[in-house]
Amino acid sequence: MENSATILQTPALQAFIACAENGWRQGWHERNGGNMSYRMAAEEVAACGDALDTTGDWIPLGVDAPNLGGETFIVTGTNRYFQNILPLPEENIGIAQLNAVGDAYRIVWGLTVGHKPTSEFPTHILNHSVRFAATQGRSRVIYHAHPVDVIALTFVLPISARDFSRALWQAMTECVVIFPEGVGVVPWMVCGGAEIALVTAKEMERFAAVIWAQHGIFCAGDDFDATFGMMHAIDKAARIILKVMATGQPVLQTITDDNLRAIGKAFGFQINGDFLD
Ligand code: 2HA
Ligand code: ZN
Repeated sequence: MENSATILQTPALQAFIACAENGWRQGWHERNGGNMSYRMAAEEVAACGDALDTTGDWIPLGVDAPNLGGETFIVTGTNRYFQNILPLPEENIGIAQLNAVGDAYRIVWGLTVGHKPTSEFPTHILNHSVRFAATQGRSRVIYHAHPVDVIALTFVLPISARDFSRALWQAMTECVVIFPEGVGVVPWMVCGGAEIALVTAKEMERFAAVIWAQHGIFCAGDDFDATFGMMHAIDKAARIILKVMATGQPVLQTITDDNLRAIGKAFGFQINGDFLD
């Protein structure tokens, strides 16, 4: 017989909580900023045993994710604060299950305060749906945060995937290794609904990271380390770009396109050629 406390001890929940705490410590989550979801593996759902309450009503998602029908997600709550997830997990995160056709969800555990997943749940589910397809089911984590330097960069670079990808690749040698396909960028839009979800998911077909102008970033990954690491690297590269700009000095040398090609060759991966000159 499982109970709520033992659910919290399962590796999936522990990893989710640890990732959220790391994001909070990075300063990426003022107030209720940011949100995260994780698509659980069947054995992770089974480990929760009969502590999941499957009697709740189905609530429409506002978007369709037929390839995720019946999937189960750990998710942060709407209006909840990342800083409170580690001390009070059951109030601030929960487990949500999708119906068989993937257009509605019900809460089966947690979110004991507020009872609702993040306002960006439609974006999370559509992102999961396209990343599931893009990675043959390996992608499990969608993480949204508000890193200061990434947001600042959206005021001074053109809002294009090519411009952002090139600038980030040139900022730090490892960037092209971490995201050789580049990053997507969405112009300023109203957040929290189906419209921004559709635009973001379109970008996520090609990119595991998508920046929202004047707002933040979404990263997708197979596990928490890869997803957090991608966000961490992009944030750090953004900081380097801004520091270089802030010197007011002309750039005397950078990582050239041939340098980028050489990294791809040395490490044996394909760089998005559309973004190279
Ligand atoms: O969860 O970050 O985009 C609060 C937000 C909305
Ligand atoms: Zn946000």
